[in-house]
Amino acid sequence: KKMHSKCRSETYPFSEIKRLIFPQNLIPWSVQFEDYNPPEYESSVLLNKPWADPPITDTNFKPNWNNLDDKINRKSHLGPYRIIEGRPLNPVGRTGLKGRGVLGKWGPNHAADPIVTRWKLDTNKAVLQFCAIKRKDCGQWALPGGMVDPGEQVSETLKREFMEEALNSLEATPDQRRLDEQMIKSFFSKGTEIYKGYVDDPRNTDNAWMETVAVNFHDPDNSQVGKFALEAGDDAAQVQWMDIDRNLDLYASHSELLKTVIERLGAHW
Ligand code: RP5
Ligand code: MG
Ligand code: MG
Repeated sequence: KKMHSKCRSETYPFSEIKRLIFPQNLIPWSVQFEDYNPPEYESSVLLNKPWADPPITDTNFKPNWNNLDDKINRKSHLGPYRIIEGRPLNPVGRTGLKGRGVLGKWGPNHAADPIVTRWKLDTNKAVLQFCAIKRKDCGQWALPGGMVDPGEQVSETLKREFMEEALNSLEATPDQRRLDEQMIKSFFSKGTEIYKGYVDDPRNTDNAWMETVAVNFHDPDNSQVGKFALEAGDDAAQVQWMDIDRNLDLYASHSELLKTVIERLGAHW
């Protein structure tokens, strides 16, 4: 199943930890796998980080699983997940690694992905382009998405991450920032939700996983975002308008998300 392959690749990101490798028919928890005993990993980066949960063994940590827990959304888009031995269980299945790896939250880690598109001009095929960023962490091209902050509306995350990663708003002058904010506020007011759910992210584990809400914002005539200068910032090393086609190899589930947009807008693939 394509849905669950990047989170089973052998070496866990930013580490030398090896996942347990097993045949894909054993992914679902409902399938018996008697000797399943994968390694456990928790990155030391997470220790004492304000944005991260405490270790699961911390006696003061009493998360309200499957609920809005104070300002942290611990609900999954897939419905209720199970808690086994005090830990949330990946709703899609086994990943060959216990613990939460490098993910801040146990259970679902909520992100948002803006899919900003425009038509390519100098061609007679209906070629769609999307705003792509090159991730600093792994060097892969991706959507300019990011984590939903505690208490933040997803609609805000979409704008904030786009501004940070594709317009470098964190380093813009106050005047530039105001202009960008105005333009983004109006452009991002009409979007189409493309996907809401689990992401096949290489950071996923048996007890922590990424979920996203992906929304398409399309500039049909290059009059809005399509004509603005892009500038990479924050988690992004580079940014560009990238032609979309079926051979794109993007981070996590991002190619599949683009496929949905292509079909919706009737673009060449
Ligand atoms: C992916 O990780 C999501 O689809 C989103 O693009 C991204 C969020 O994580 P960071 O960019 O904050 O690392 O699974
Ligand atoms: Mg970001
Ligand atoms: Mg990001």
